[in-house]
Order: sequence, then structure tokens, then C-alpha cells
Amino acid sequence: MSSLFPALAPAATAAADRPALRFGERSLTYAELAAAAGGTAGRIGAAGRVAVWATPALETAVAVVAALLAGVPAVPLNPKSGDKELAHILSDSEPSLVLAAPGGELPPALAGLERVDVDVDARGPVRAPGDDRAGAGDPALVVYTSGTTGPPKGAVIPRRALTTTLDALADAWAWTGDDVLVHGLPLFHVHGLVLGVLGPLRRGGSVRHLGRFSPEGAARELNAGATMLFGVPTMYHRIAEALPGDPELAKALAGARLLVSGSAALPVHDHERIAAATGRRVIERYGMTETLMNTSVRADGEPRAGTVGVPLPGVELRLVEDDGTPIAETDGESVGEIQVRGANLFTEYLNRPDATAAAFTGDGFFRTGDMAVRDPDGYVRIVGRKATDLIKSGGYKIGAGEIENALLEHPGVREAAVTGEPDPDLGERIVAWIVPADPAAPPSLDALADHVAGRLAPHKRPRVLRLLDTLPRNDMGKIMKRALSHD
Ligand code: MCA
Ligand code: AMP
Repeated sequence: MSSLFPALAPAATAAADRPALRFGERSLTYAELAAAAGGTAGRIGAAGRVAVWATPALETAVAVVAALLAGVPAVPLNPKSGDKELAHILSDSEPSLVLAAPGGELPPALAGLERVDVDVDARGPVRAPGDDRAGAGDPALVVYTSGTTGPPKGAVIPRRALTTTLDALADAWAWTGDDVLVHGLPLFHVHGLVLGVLGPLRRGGSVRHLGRFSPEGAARELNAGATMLFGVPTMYHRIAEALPGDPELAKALAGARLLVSGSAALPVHDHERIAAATGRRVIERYGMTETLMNTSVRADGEPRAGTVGVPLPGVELRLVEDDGTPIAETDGESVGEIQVRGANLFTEYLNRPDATAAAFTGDGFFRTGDMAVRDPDGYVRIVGRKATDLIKSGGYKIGAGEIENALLEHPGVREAAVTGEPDPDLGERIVAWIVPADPAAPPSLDALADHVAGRLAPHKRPRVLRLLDTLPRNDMGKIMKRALSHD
């Protein structure tokens, strides 16, 4: 048999009859995936960019593999995107068509686009028109990510970054084709899509997607042969909460080869509760949409709660002072911004040369905005982030400015400020501080949450509403967020 996916999944040919993807009752072997994705790739043709309606389903994985085979960049869309967010992403990325699961309506914003239904049962000849042709520096994905202000930016991720990061993780985690991964992450972000789908495929292993995360689902799969679990801290928090009353879950975690958390910090309390109940330590890795993965606790290293481990092979990482001076100390105390350089990085923000230029230093390091210290043995410990206007909730990065702009479009809102406050389940929860247009009839939390969910996305909706007579402002008229008390 000729190579199935020569550039991106070299191990696939040897694994032709082994399971590659499983979503619920439906699954595909590598040979079946090659046929299904090859068929869809043939229908993509020479499109400039393709959108993927990224539901947590088999079709999404096949669609992205098809785009990679065709050598055409894919733009995964959150199927719960509100109209404003969707319109922005479509006008910015200008896809030629949208790949979607058959059936089901797409929102009106997509009406003008050609729709290509993904047929996961297609068993035609394997066609890989662009997999060999596309170069390592060519774009593979455009993933939208929030900044502090304005609408989300499209991070252009080259093919080289995907292969580099996945091979570095294979080294750090001793990740092989024998591994079976289980997760319930969304497929429109790097964590679920790159690590969670393309990762197993690159190794010739398999992934079982839960459709929707639950501790029970994770336990079921780990007790039925899965070896690895990926999740955001909220998922591990829910596991830690469920463990005391669930011996099956404890057994499942105890038997796993690797439990990995990422996208936000996993609180030490949850680390310890899981370790106490299962004898197993969750390991953390640190990444970003723009950089893919930068550091990890290694499978053969010492697991240490509260750290994200050591730089991955090929990643240059430094901590710098405000003025850019590198910090040499590895004393566990000297705090600096993390900057990274390596083949794992994105190339640019689509249509945003200004933002791209601002994101890099003169010597090609990417400014992550994350603040950290380094322990004497090189372990990185993230202690905060530079921007107060970025919120991490449930592992999603959310810009305060984007929500403020949406809130200001509500007729009941005169002024708005958005902050994040600590939340044991979500890490941070979104708080809306509102000066109502009519103090006698202020808008309700539900009304504002629905407004934001419908415009942007449900995970960006405020969970708390605080009404004020005025917002605290400095002499320049700038809102002083630090004066907004969470008490
Ligand atoms: C509630 N819902 C609403 C509203 N209120 N829908 C519309 N309007 C409303 N007003 C719906 C939600 O859409 C959702 O629908 C359900 O109610 C529950 O919502 P929510 O509370 O937000 O969900 P949750 O169950 O609390 O979600 C927790 C979660 C989720 C599952 C952990 O936050 C999650 O999947 N996080 C993963 C984030 C992630 O992958 N981040 C990676 C980016 P329904 O019931 O239909 O779902 S970071 C990254 O990629 C970098 C590289 C890295 O390092 O990893
Ligand atoms: P995103 O922009 O959504 O890709 O999120 C990237 C951000 O998530 C990083 O800049 C970090 O702030 C955060 N992050 C990812 N992994 C971790 C981790 N293991 N611990 C702490 N923060 C993390």
C-alpha cells in the first residue's frame, strides 16, 4: 500500500487496519480514514482556505485531515459561535467553502459559502493531492484566539509547527502508536484538535472522543483500554470532586499511563486530591495557540504540582525583565515574562501585520505575556500574566474588551467593564460591572448572558453581574479595573 499520510502521519501506513478515530459508536481505521479524508480532499480542490464546522464529531476530524491532505489551510469554527464573532472570523479568513457533517443547518452567516458535506463512509481510492506538495512552512491551520481588546485574531499555524510540537511531545511523554487517548475537548482549539486528534494520528495510535466531557466517560474509556487522558483543569477539578464517591473512576485513573492537564493552571489542591485518591500524579504542559507546546513535565521526570515542567526539545525559552533583559537566575523567585523561539511557533496573525510585529522581539522570540519563575533544576512555574484584561475560564482564553464591546451594544447598558474573579471550577469566572442606562430598570444577568452568548459564544457570557452608579476612572478617563473589588 502506498503511504496514507506521508507528511503528517508517517506511522499511519503500518497501522492501516488499526483504529484511528472513535467518536461514540462510530470509528475509522487508518485505511478508512485515508479513504474518507482522501475523498473529501478531492472535493476541496484548490480552495484558498476552508472553514470547518467543528462539532465534536468524526466529521470534524476527517475534515481537518482532508484539508491537510489537500494542502489547504483549515479554519476551525466553534459551532456555538454567536453572529458577531462568526461574521468577523468569516470576513477575516475568507474561506472558499465550509466542510460540515451532513444534515443540520448552518447559521445564516455561512449561507453564502459553498457547503461540502463530509462523508466518513466514503471508500474511494486514497487521494492525497497536496500532502506531499505542501511545504513545511505552508499554513496548516488558522485558529482564532482572543486578545485583550478587539475581536479575536487568526493565528496562522504552519505544517512544520504541528509536526515539531507533536514530535517533541512524543519525546517528552514516550507517546507511541500503542497509546489510546481519551478526551472530551472542543475541536476548534489547539488543545483538542492538534494535541487531541492530530497527535494520536501522527503516532499511529488512536483517539476516543467523548463528544462531551464527563468523569464517567473518561473512566469508562480508561477502564476499557485507553492509556492517556487530556483535559483542561476544569475537567480534572470535576474528576477530583467525583473521586470520593466513585471507585470505578479511581481505578481508571490509577491504571492510566499518563494524565495530562493544560490550557490553564491546575490548582495544587486538585493535583493533591487526585494523587491521594488514585496514587497517580497529573502532569502539566504549557502551550499557547501561537506557540503550540512550549514546556512539559516529562513522563520520565519528576512530577511536581504547580509547575509546567521543562522546555520541550527544540524550544528556546527565556524569562525577561520588563525592559527585555534576560533573567539568568533559576532561583525559583525571579519573575519574568516567558519568551519562546522555535519551529513550534505560528507565522503571523492573519491580516494583522501590526499585531504580528508587536508579538515578536527583534531576535525572533515570541512574547507570551505569561509571567514565570524557574526552579534551580529548570522547571518553569507560571505565576501570572502581564495583561489583566485576559481571562481564562474553563481553559478558554477570553478578552475582556471583546465582552465589554458586546455588552455596550445592549440597550440597557450605559457603561461596562469586565473582569475575571477566582472560581474553583472554571479557574476564573467572568464578571460584568455595569452602569445601567436606566438605574430604575437595570438589565438582568440572564439577559446580558444571553446577549453575549448570542453575539460571541456561550463560554464568553458573564456569570456574575455587579451594578454600579459609575465606573472608577483615572484622570485620563481610563477605567481602573483594579479598583473594582470582588468582595
Ligand atoms: C448556558 N449555555 C448557554 C447559555 N448559558 N448557551 C447559550 N446562551 C446562554 N445564556 C450552555 C452552554 O453553551 C453549554 O451548552 C452549557 O450551557 C454549559 O455551558 P458552560 O457552563 O459554559 O459549560 P461547562 O460545562 O461549564 O464547560 C466546562 C468545560 C468547557 C467543558 C470545561 O469550559 C470546555 O470545554 N473547556 C475547554 C476549553 C479548551 O479546550 N481550551 C483550549 C484553548 P452545552 O451543554 O450544549 O455544551 S487553550 C489552547 O488550546 C492552548 C494551546 C493550550 O495550552 O491548551
Ligand atoms: P490560548 O491563547 O487559549 O491558547 O491559551 C494560552 C494560555 O493558556 C497561555 O498563555 C497560558 O496563560 C495558559 N496556559 C496554558 N497551559 C497552561 C498551564 N499548564 N498552566 C498555566 N497556564 C497555562
